[in-house]
Amino acid sequence: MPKLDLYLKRPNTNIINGVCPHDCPDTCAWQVAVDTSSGQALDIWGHPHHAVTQGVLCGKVDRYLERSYHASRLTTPLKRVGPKGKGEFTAISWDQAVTEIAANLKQVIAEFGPEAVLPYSYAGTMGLLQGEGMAQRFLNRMEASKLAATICSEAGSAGYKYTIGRSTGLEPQDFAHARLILIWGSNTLTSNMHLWPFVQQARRQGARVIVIDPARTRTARAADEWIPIRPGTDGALALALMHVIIGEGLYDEDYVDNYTVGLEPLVERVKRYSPEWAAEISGVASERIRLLARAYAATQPSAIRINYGLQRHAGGGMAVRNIACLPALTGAWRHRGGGIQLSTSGSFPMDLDQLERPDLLNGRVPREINMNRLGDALSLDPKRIARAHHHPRPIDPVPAPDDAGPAVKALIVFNSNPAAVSPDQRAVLKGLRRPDLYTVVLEHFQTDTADYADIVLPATTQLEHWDILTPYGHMYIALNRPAITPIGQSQPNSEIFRRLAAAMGYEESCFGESDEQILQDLIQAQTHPHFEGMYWDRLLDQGFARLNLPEPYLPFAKGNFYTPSGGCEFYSEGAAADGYDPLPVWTPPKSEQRDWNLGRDAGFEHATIAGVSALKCISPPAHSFLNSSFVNLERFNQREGQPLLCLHPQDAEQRRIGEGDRVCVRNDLGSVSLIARVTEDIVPGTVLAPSIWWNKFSIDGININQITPQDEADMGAGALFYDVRVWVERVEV
Ligand SMILES: Nc1nc2c(c(=O)[nH]1)N[C@H]1C(S)=C(S)[C@@H](COP(=O)(O)OP(=O)(O)OC[C@H]3O[C@@H](n4cnc5c(=O)[nH]c(N)nc54)[C@H](O)[C@@H]3O)O[C@H]1N2
Ligand SMILES: Nc1nc2c(c(=O)[nH]1)N[C@H]1C(S)=C(S)[C@@H](COP(=O)(O)OP(=O)(O)OC[C@H]3O[C@@H](n4cnc5c(=O)[nH]c(N)nc54)[C@H](O)[C@@H]3O)O[C@H]1N2
Ligand code: SF4
Ligand SMILES: [Mo]
Repeated sequence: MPKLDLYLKRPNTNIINGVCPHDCPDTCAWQVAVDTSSGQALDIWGHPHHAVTQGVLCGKVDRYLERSYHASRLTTPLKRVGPKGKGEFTAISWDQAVTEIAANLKQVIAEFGPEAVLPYSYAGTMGLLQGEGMAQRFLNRMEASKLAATICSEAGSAGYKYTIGRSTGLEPQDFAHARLILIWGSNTLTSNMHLWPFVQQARRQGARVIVIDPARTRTARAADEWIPIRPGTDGALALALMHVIIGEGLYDEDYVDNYTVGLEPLVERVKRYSPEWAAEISGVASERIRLLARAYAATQPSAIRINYGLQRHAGGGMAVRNIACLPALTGAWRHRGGGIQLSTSGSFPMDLDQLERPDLLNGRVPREINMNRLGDALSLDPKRIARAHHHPRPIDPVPAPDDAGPAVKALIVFNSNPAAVSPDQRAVLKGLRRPDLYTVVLEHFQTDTADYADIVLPATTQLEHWDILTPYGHMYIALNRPAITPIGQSQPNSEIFRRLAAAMGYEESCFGESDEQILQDLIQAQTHPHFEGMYWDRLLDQGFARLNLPEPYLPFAKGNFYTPSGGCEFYSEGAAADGYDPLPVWTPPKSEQRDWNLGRDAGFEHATIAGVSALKCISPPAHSFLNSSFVNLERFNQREGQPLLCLHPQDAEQRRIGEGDRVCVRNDLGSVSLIARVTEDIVPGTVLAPSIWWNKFSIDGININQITPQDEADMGAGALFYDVRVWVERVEV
């Protein structure tokens, strides 16, 4: 019997609608059964009426009650009593915590100015209110440094924008109508599982599914075909596909004539990118590239799902820009089930000003720090602080060290675990250890980052607070109602920033509004036609609502791209103005450069072995973790076992590494110990470390981000998590 029916029959039971807060494209609507006499949540399941997530939660969030009720949840404010990083704390009252924090922040501001305060947050919750909502009000009022949210999707989003104009595309349900599906740099069954039923529906109607990935992931195994590719070379493959499609006259002339810009220069440009050329770079045989190009052009509707895996490279922005040209070239957008999806976030043009209140800055524009350069930002060297300023495009200047602004003296971390997830971990931990840095962490658990805090504040989980979420994998907005009262003394982020605002003496009325009121006002403030018919009462009643878009939604069937010209821009004047090649071009990964990261200030010697070459290292999500969330829950920790390094038998043999051996992965940024898994499920020359383990659950107390660089991708200052050159060797234990 479906759980909803089961619990509807149970006496003294309330069913509360909510939505998963995690950083995942699916944004599943859920229901929670709560016992009205005890107030305890009894069970959780996917909302059965949601058209995309269809009543199913993933294996992690199916256990969300375990996470919320976990014995190690933080239940009181904590003050550090031991050295930074050791995790020794004592419980204090909310009053004491808030008073101490305000006193320290005021002192920092008085001495160094408000830009010496840096927030560090990401998508621990994607909720608009508990994410950045109230926090931004507080930080804007303070005029604190801004944080550029670069850690995940920026390179690809920027590249996609030059071609298509906005991050949107095919709806997931419409994949069911495709006849050919390319899952390209995305591990759907792990990171976006609710797309899969639609892929399966398409297959039952004869569709072929091809996965392009350096790893034979569970998605690749479930597909019809796996095309192994060297990391960071997708841009070259896309260029060669265009070479064949154009060279063999397989493109949709009518679509291209009417709805695209720049065919002529594109024709000229891709002549140089033959399949033979791309085969050399990508490791995909030239004949296979030709067959793929022909099949892709000839089969309609054809759908491409790219995700963020393939853009965590130096050429990640341009790779996405190149791939995004394909469906316009073949006219795939004409058809239901044709096109491409990177994200749907661009279909939610939410007006957030009333929520986040940028007007509280009074016209000031604080410096913006690239979150991928947290290590640099936390250093005391003005050159490195200058380098940490956000400069996403070639035309954006890096300030002179004298203009870099103050060193960061106070760090406020929420919805993120930078000690585990940020690149160049050695630099990050060194910064977090600085005695003159005052760190506040809002958290559910005592994470690696919380260990470095001066004060830790206990935050509520999604079971305990109000929020609204907009997804990046479909078109449904959702409301989350609290199902239970807060665990211990935990408080929603919104309330924590409200209390901090009061202690700072911020008297604006926006710091007095209730969560419900703020969310209701947010919905009412939306005037974009996509939100037409989206009323607070409707969300309260139904829990979620689809954007006001036609069904089926074929966004670019007749052009209407969101670019300045309105066409799909093979040639982009905007890209040229920003300092890029206006046409698709090959941008190689950094991990191919032999002098990788040499000349940095890390001071690490390579251990090179004669005749054994460096490898590329990628570290995509482990199936049972969500970034570094769920790592501390026994069930998921045990499921993943231990921090592994998957390597091809050829590479293992060359280095005399056997299954289960301890290996050291190093470059000049640092080194990390992992356990070898020898497998043909990864291309030779590349190693894969399923991530993101907490440091404290890892060998030697450090994780894979010891060896990932702070360097920026070509676009958006995106992260290079999968563009890493490493040396791997066996170590004796
Ligand atoms: N279970 C689970 N789900 C998640 C997450 C999680 O941690 N766990 N994280 C969430 C978040 S924050 C995000 S951003 C999304 C990410 O979702 P995805 O983008 O799907 O995730 P990744 O695993 O980073 O990358 C997908 C695949 O890209 C491959 N890959 C790496 N480099 C390249 C390359 O150069 N070319 C190609 N073709 N493939 C490459 C990897 O082997 C991996 O299989 O998932 C979200 N969902
Ligand atoms: N090596 C490597 N590094 C990576 C990646 C990779 O693939 N490989 N992936 C990168 C990507 S794509 C991303 S998006 C980032 C993700 O990095 P993060 O955004 O830091 O994600 P999480 O590690 O899940 O940490 C989120 C934290 O927020 C907390 N949290 C959740 N909800 C709330 C709340 O309501 N209030 C408060 N106060 N806290 C809350 C959780 O307990 C958790 O500790 O990591 C990046 N780092
Ligand atoms: S993590 Fe993703 S798949 Fe799992 S419940 Fe949340 S939104 Fe759904
Ligand atoms: Mo992400």
